[in-house]
Amino acid sequence: MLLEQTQTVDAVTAQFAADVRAGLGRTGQKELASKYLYDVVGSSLFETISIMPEYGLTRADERVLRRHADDLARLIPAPLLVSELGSGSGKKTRWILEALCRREPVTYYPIEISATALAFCERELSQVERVTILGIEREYLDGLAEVTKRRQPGARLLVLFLGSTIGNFDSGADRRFLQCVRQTMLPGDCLLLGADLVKPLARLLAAYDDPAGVTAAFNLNMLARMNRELDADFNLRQFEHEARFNPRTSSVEMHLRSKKSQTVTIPRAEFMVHFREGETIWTESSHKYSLSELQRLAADSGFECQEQWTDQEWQFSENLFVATV
Ligand code: AVJ
Repeated sequence: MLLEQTQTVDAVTAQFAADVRAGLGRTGQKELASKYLYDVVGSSLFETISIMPEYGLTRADERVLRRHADDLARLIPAPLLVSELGSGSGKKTRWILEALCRREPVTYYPIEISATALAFCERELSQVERVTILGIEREYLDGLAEVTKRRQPGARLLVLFLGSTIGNFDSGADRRFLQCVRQTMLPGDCLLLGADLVKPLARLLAAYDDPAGVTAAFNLNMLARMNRELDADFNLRQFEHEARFNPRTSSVEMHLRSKKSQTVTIPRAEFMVHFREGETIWTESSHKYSLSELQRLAADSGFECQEQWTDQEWQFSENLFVATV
């Protein structure tokens, strides 16, 4: 069931056009926000990335959640309201909801900007017994505000932010975002944060540049999306995918590199943009954390890091943050 919807398709496109104009109109490094990678095409390409052998992140996330779902249920007393930032496929949430619903019925509020992803998640999770799913089609913080309005006195809120989406925030922005999340919460409320960890360089780069080219297609879809939604004339063959590690920020960056000097028109953004040969559009950063950095992140945003569960096969962490007074 869809509970809340905000923007019309037109408003979303207008925002996209404005962000494209701003991001590609910059004098320095051109950039586009990574959230625009996830239209219907991009979301299904990401689902494919998550089953590629080189991309161990999603499987590690699932393994840790599956292994520690009962521990989590033991650590967080009922009654409970569960909300998730970005529902994704809903697959890994299943283990958590099953563990929680064994003791009492749970209402689950997935918050997602993609209606397609919401529908997918609802289909996947409606099989869990004793769960009520109320989807919220909004940006994360707006969605959370909506959830807290529905909270009964005495009920505790568990917010799930899985899959290392936190890593996509610019450095410093992760902390500011969690501070905003914390402001919607009460002391004792919990945040389960999935975060990918630093690991050997070769492994990292392979994960973001798989030889079958799925990640490249995922990245190039950003250009295809501008062609579809903004009538742009990007020639996808004149750009290439690039994954690089930035040691200064401990992030894997995705870029789209212009193979030649070229000009592209984007009519619905009323904009024309020139690319020098070799110039790139920065489309995503994926920060790789250390465990101590995550503990600091908790403290800096009004939480105490109560547990850190990790995977041995692929360095990944699930962090239980409890809101402090
Ligand atoms: C979905 C944000 C976790 O940063 O690893 C996968 C997205 N980008 N391959 C990540 C992504 C390139 C992914 N997250």
